[in-house]
Order: sequence, then structure tokens, then C-alpha cells
Amino acid sequence: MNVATSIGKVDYDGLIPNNVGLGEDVRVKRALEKWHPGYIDWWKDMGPEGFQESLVYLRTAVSVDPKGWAKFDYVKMPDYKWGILLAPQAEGRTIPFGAHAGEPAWQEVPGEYRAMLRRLIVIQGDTEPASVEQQRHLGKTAPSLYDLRNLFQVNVEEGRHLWAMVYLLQKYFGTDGREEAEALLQRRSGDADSPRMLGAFNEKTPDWLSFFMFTYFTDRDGKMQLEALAQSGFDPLSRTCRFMLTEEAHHMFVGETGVTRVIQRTCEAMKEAGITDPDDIPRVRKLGVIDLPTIQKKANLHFSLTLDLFGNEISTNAANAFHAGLKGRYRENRLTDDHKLETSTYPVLRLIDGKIQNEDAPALSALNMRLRDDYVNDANVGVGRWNKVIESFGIPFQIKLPHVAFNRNIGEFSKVKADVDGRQMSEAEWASHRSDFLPNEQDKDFIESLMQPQYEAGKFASWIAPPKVGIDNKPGEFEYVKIA
Ligand code: BYC
Repeated sequence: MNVATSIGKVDYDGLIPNNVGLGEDVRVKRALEKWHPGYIDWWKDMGPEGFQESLVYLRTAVSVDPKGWAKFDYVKMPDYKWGILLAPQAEGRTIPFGAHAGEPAWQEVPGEYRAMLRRLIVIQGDTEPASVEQQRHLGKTAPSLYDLRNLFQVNVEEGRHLWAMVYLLQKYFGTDGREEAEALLQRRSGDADSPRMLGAFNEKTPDWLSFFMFTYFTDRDGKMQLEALAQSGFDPLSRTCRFMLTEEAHHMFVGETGVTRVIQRTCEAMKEAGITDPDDIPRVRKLGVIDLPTIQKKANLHFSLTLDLFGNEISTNAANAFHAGLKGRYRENRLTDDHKLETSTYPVLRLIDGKIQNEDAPALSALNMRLRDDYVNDANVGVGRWNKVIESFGIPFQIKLPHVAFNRNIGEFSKVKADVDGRQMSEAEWASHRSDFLPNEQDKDFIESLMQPQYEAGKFASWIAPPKVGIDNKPGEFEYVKIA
């Protein structure tokens, strides 16, 4: 990519901080100002329950300069400045892949691809408020003020990501963009009549271990999809996603370090009590920490739910979006093939004659599979770090990602039942072993029993270790949320 020519100047004074010249764009400014009250109503109805009057030590994006893009301060969440920030325009950028590779990147919506582009933006936009809705009850059981603040940080930034997509809809898609922007505020996670668009965003996030697993696994799908959209030949989408990725990194940090701290605390407690067998679940639970096998089950659940977000392994939608130049591969700009994929193949794991095996498929059709493979590799890195913690205590246990055929509802493996090693099972076997792999009622009840709030500055619930460093280098006793 070419070097950025300008770091767009951020207008921070108006209702909507932005670096897209909203002040001069009267039509879009009005449309967004009209959308704003509905958004605030949605936030108050469906955003974090309680805490709306509390002062939260939040990071707000005030620039797109990688060297200093955020400022930290106490703010009440409904007063958060949800801005519209695009990464700087790269001069002379060309479409990086597909049939139009090498042509100048589009600054306006290419008419022939309008519907496809709108669909991608709407799906992306729909996930952002969905995750806020899923997490809205968690404040009541936060294990510390530090964690409470991180939850709210993630929530306000998902809100900003909704704004980012709504800006694109309002600016580039006329009446139907406006209607889609409204509809994004109407759907509700888990609602029977008007659910969110993708499966995993209608599941519950019932406890803090789920929250950490969600931010580790599902926000990482966000990273992969945003990386693929950041390659888009539609330049405003590319620039939007590039800046969103800056914020996304913190969300995965919350997930990775959250799970690490849970594991750390469990291992410490086991060591103090002289327990060496990780499967001695009743004794470990008596210590007020979450046993490692239950942590594994939560990972199984959230990983498998997230794999469904990659769609079908073989997808005409994905092929069309790539061919059109709208959605690329993970870090397309670092790949060295022809970026057209008209003749190449990609190995796809499929069910062939009842067996799970690789089959070469046209690379264009296999793009969801490829992105999912990149995701699994990326997800495995942090799992390795979790295992290092367990190893450092000498406990014979390793967290493992389950097989991609395990617990699937979308794609090739939704037709079969498989265990965590990918061994196929009958429906009856699955029914009798399900609770060996996924949290069962007792596991859920136990975790729920631990979810007691700890709102005293510098203190942490029994089941989680403190972080290594504070946010914005604040000391341990810092009051991240002043609860009102
Ligand atoms: N649930 O051709 P296929 C994030 C539908 S997360 C329900 O394989 P495609 C975040 C599909 O829509 C990232 N339905 O689909 C994380 C299609 O329906 P139509 C969000 C599903 O398009 C944490 C049909 O099945 N961004 O940012 O290749 C917190 C055929 O499927 C599902 C994106 O996803 C499902 N899981 O792949 C906050 C990027 N999967 O069209 C935020 C934009 C498939 O036949 N979206 N279907 O009626 C896309 O790129 C693609 O639409 C998908 C699906 C990857 C989602």
C-alpha cells in the first residue's frame, strides 16, 4: 500500500467527532444527527444495564495517527463521543484483487456491486450492537472495577463500530442505506421475531468466562473479517475497517488476558492446596476457582460457535465478493499470487463418503474456508500462551482447540455429530457425551455461583488473578469506574 499522504484532521467539537468533513457534508450530517437520538435510545435500552450514570475511565479515539490516537478520561457512557474515523487515504491506491485488480480504488459505490456491498456492510454493522446486547447484564457481576471498565470500553467501541458502518450506509446508499441504518437499531440479539443476522450473535454471554472467551474467539472473527474488508476496492470501506482494527486489538487483549488470569488463579489455588490432578473437579471447585476442564469446555463452545461465522466452506457469495474486488483475503496485500484466483485451487476439509478429508476446490469458491484456516492459526497462538501458564505450575493439562467438525451449525459439518477430535458419533452417542465437551447445567450453576461482583478498587473476585499492568499504566488501586 502507498504511504499515507494526510492524517485526516479530526473535528472533535461537534456532536459527532469525525475526520470525514461532516461539517461540509450537510446531507449526511443531517441524516446522522437524525439517527443519533434513536441510537442513544437503543444504548439506554439495550446497552450496559445500570451504570449509565457512572463515571468510567474510557479511551476515546480522537485522531487516526497511529502514534497517539486516543485519550483517556472519566466519562458517563451515554456522553461518550462516538466518532466517525477513517484511516488516512492512501494516494493512488488501486483495487488489490479480483477482476478489477490494478484499477483505481473506488471512491463511490460501483453500481453493479451495490447490493453485494450493502449486504457486507449491513452484516458487519449488525454484529456490533448485537455484542453489546449480549453483554448487557455482565456489569452486575464484574470481578473488579478494572474488568468492569474493560467491558464498558469494549461496549462503547462496538457502538462506535456501528456508527462506522452506519456512516457508510448513510453516505453512500441513499434511501435504502437510511432504512438499513434504522433496521440496525431494531433487531435484537436472541429475539424470536427480529434476531441479529448471524447465529453466534444470538447466543447468550451469561458470565464473565464467556465474555473473555467471546472477546478472544468471536472478536477474533471480527479481526479476520475486518482484515478481509480492509482490503476492499471500495476505499471508504477499506479505510473504515483499517481504523476499526486499531480498536479491535484491545478487545482481543481483554479476552486473551482475561482467560490467562482465570487460568493463573486456578493454577495458583491448586498449587496452594497441593492439588496436582486437574480432573479432581470437586476439590478444585471448593477453592472458589474454575477447574481447567470447565475452562476447556467453554473454549470448545465459543470456538465452535465462532467457526460458524465464516459461512459455508464453499461459497458463491464469497467468490463473487472477491471477484468483484469487494472483500479480499486475510492480509491480501502480503500475498504474492495473481490475486485473481481464477485457476488455482485450495484444499477444503469436507465430508466425502462419510469421512472427513481434504479435497481441492476452486480457490475462489473456497475463500471462507481459507479465512477460517487463517483464523484457526491465529486463535492457536494465544492458546499456546495459556498452556505455558499451566505448564509453569507443573500441572498436566493442556487447553486444545476442538476439531473444526465439532458442534457445527453452518457448513459441511452441520450434517454430522463429531467429538472434539473429529471422530464422528451417532446422535445417541452425542446426546450421552455432549456434556463431556460442552458446559452442562452443573458447570453453568457452578460458574454462576462464582459471579459475585467485586466493586472495591484494587480487589478481585476469588476466581481471577489481577492483571500484570493497569490500563493507561494506572496503579492497582485506581478507581476505573466511579459507580453512581
Ligand atoms: N449465521 O454463502 P454463505 C465482528 C448465511 S464479527 C446465519 O456461506 P457467505 C464482531 C449467509 O448469509 C465479523 N446465517 O455465506 C465480533 C447466506 O445467506 P444468503 C462480522 C449465515 O456470505 C465480536 C447463506 O447462509 N463480519 O465483527 O459466504 C463483536 C449462505 O452462506 C451464517 C462479517 O461477517 C451464520 N453464521 O458468508 C463485535 C463480514 N453464515 O445471502 C463484532 C461480512 C452464513 O444466501 N460478512 N449464513 O441469504 C460476510 O463476509 C459473509 O456474509 C459471511 C457469510 C462470512 C458472514
